[in-house]
Amino acid sequence: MLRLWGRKSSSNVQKILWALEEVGEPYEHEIVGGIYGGKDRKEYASKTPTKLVPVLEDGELALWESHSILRYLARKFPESSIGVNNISKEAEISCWIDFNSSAFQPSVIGLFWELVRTPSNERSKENEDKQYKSLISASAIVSQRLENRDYLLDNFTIADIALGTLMYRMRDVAPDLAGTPALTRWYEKLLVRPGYTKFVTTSYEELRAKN
Ligand SMILES: N[C@@H](CCC(=O)N[C@@H](CS)C(=O)NCC(=O)O)C(=O)O
Repeated sequence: MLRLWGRKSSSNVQKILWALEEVGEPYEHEIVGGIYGGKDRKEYASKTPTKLVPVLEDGELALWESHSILRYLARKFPESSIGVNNISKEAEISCWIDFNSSAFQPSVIGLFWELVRTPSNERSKENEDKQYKSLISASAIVSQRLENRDYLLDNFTIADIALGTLMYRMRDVAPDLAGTPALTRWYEKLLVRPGYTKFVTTSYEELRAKN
């Protein structure tokens, strides 16, 4: 049976919870990371060199890095709503997922860390402006892509999961950038998917800095 490790409040874990909901296979879920601890336990540390969450185990296989796990699930369950078994389509999906790793996610999470996770007396306006500026260009690329289409590719794929997971928090930390007609339409499409509302559009209050 598949076994997912990671706290539900992590956006990288949420990507996998959403993907597993799309796949519809049974799985076990072990909560580790953040306020729940457990990442340094030998049992966990042996599964991932980074000691971060998520990890997905499938029998003897222990996978880490959320995007690699998404690719694995899409390949492993070709008949599911996220399934792919076509090399060209996989490559196109990878373009968006790699763009997420290098540009979109770092700017959303950078702003989220500054505005939500950093105590108010440690915040830096300079860093906030820097993250916001990066997000202007990264989000414009996503928004333009979605101007004439429902999803990043021709149909719903793991690329929508990778980038779409970040939209929920982006709407709070950069509502003006997240509020373009194209991004709003895409967000509304994602809200129709049960895995998105069950695991992604959920409270992140446990992450908020205490002052
Ligand atoms: N590139 C990695 C990043 C993993 C990562 O940064 N995970 C964070 C949570 S989003 C983490 O483990 N933080 C420490 C913790 O939760 O204790 C991935 O996509 O899986």
